Amino acid sequence: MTIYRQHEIEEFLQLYFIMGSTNCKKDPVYVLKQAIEGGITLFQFREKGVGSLEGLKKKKLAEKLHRVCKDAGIPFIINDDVELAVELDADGIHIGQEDLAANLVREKAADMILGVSTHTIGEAEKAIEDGADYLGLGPIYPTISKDDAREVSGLTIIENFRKNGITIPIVGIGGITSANARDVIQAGANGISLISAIAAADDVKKASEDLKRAVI
Ligand code: TZP
Ligand code: MG
Repeated sequence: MTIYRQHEIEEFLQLYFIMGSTNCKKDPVYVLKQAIEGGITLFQFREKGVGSLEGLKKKKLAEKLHRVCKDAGIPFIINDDVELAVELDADGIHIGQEDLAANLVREKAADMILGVSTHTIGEAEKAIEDGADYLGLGPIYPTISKDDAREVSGLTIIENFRKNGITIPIVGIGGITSANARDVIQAGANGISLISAIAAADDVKKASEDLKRAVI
């Protein structure tokens, strides 16, 4: 694990790519390499939903993707699975409100980057108290990538969090594309996180480049 400082984490959040095997049209390792060439700054392995890998197969894929990230100097974050994150010595873990509580994750992974999905100011304050490094907010726009996604929040959730004094790094998530990415940043987010705009693109590298241009 590489231990990152707060200002480094903030920079890495700029173009945050999330995926698992079921999100990709091509081999996930190839997809990740192309996305890195296109300019992504952070990666989250999120192996979830119908047809996703489990057990040893999931671990093997995680190891391959971790290697790709290490070689490129990009932090490798694991979604939900704290045990796997600890076992692989990942750079970070991302959890939602339905997962292991953030303070307990912090106990198991003291130095990892910790991201928490939040939907209310109360959840955000609790996550910050528990040691979150950044917050994920969304779905900002309609998404096809999460079966149990909540109601669309729009950009107002980001604006409201900022107005209410939430100053830690924020990434927007849900339905973000190169056409709306700039709006998410302008609403107050430090970065955008997304699955399908990159994972399901015919040309992953070009899609990543287009998104990068939209956020810098
Ligand atoms: N959490 C809220 S929306 C979402 C997650 C994991 C899915 C984002 O995927 P996409 O394809 O970028 O809309
Ligand atoms: Mg989760």
